[in-house]
Amino acid sequence: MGWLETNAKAPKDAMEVTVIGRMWNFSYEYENGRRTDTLFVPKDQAVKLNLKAMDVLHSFYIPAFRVKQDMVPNKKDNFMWFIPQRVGVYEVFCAEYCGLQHSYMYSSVKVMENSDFQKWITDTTQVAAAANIESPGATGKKIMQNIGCFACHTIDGTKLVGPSFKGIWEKNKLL
Ligand SMILES: [Cu+2]
Repeated sequence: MGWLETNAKAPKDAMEVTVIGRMWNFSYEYENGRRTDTLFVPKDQAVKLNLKAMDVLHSFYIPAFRVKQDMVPNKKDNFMWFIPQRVGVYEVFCAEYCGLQHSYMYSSVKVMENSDFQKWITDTTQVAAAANIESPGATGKKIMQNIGCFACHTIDGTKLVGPSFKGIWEKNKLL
């Protein structure tokens, strides 16, 4: 059969990663529960990305790999797959206009040698070390980004759907 037939099924030995798209960022969850903002994959290994849109329509696009797939809220079997063949870092974009900060919705995919990837995915000490060096402010910002707060709130005083978080520390009321 043609290209569509083969592309519609991922190889059985594919490594699965869940991609979560929301206004306005991508995050990645691996089979062992690890979560990242950058997609890490091993070279020469089929990778199946299970695409989950948490709010509106997004589109997962890796220009260097020539792959793009719409991320449709509540769609079952919303996936794409590929076999990365060169070590390196490649850009990821949202290719579907999804609101005010759509153009900031980018990420990257890091292709690693398989042995490096295995070390990385099983290394829990690095996670702890990364968490420790970050300031509470940076950690808080990352959490808010990951759970989607910035779809309605800003930290620079600009009003979106909801009030800005700017200057609310130790205040009792918003606005
Ligand atoms: Cu988007």
